[in-house]
Amino acid sequence: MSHANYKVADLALAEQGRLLMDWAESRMPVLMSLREEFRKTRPLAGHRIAGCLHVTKETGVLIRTLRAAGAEVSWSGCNPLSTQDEVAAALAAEGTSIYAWHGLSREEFYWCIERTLDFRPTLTLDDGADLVFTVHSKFPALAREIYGGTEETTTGVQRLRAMGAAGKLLYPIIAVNDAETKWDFDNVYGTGQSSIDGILRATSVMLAGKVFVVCGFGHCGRGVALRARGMGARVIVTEVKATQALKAVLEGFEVMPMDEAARVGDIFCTATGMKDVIVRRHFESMKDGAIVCNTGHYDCEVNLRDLNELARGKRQVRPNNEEYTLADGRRIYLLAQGRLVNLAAAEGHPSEVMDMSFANQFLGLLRLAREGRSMEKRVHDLPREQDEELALRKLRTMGLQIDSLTPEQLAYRADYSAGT
Ligand code: XFA
Repeated sequence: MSHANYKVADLALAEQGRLLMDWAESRMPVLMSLREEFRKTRPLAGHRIAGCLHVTKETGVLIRTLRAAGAEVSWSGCNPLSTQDEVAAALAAEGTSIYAWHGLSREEFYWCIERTLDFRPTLTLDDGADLVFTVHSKFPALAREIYGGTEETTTGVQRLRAMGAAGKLLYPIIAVNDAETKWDFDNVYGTGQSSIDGILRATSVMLAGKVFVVCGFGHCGRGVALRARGMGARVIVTEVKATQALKAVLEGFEVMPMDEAARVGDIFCTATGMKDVIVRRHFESMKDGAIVCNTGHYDCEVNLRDLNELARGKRQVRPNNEEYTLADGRRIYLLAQGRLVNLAAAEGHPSEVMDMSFANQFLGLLRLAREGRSMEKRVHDLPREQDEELALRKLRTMGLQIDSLTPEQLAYRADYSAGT
């Protein structure tokens, strides 16, 4: 094995990073069971994996698992602000080639990606497709040795699908995001819990009895609504899509237009992916003390310009909590400056949901190592059976069993004439 190269903020943080990863391991049983299983057979032996993904304690658990399965690994972060320097230090100390530190510049970001390509990967792992794009635009010759790559995000997958359709992809890609065990669990249960967590850390309010308005009833909005209700809040949902609104009603939530919800809400959380969800006229009708935050992808859901124009003064009252005083003396509290409250004021998805996403990544890479050479150079979905297998593994780690169909039942299902 070649000697690890690295550039991290401070190697002295390694011990702290090791503690963080060890803790995450105790919450990520699926990945750990895969590690145990493939430690013996080492299906990734001989493979060099370049990864570009948030350097967090959970990613550390994935990297340790890839190495246990025989791979050599070289890593960079995919976002300048998501790197946990402790984790980067610990990974470097453990022999992973890693180039990542918190707050790196755009130039440094690409420099890091290029260093991970120095060791001529045979597999790539992306979150946002920056690594694949760098290979394609700057180092296309490297693609000859690459069996395939995985991509974690929707945005990345969309860009890669377009490339695949245009015949421009130099190696096959597996879209991890579309797995049910990733998408549903990250968005509903991950965002649901972490957003509530962020709101509580930033405010310390009691949720029970509060009128909690969730704007948007997609996967994320549904998660937030479910958890707010679980804490005893009275939850109102606002929507622009009738089918989603109907689902919210049938799940027992109140539904009304934002103009009405603005007047009665105590806490507002946007989760729409659309801009201008909360604007001037809404702020104008809010109750004194209303709390406003966003958990959608971009920070344009709450119109900050409107709020600033209305405000006669503002002050920071707690970390991630700014008080805006309007002309008539009413106060509105904006959390995390309208940025993702679950990242800014909490710690993002819990390790337990990253366990599922990263197990999907791991199995995707195993498949590419096995079959990548013969796969078409386009974007592939993960097989449905993988979702089923991972969900079953997760259940087992929770000590839960389920039923399975008898041969007679399987035959019954396959027989179209039955029941007519
Ligand atoms: C930070 C993640 C982004 C961290 C990193 C450090 C810390 C807390 C930025 C991220 C993503 Cl953009 O993680 C959290 Cl101290 N995650 C994923 C994540 N979320 N994403 C909530 O947790 C999903 C998503 C987002 C934000 C999809 C689309 C748009 C934005 C990486 C990660 N999280 C687990 C961290 N547990 C400590 O590993």
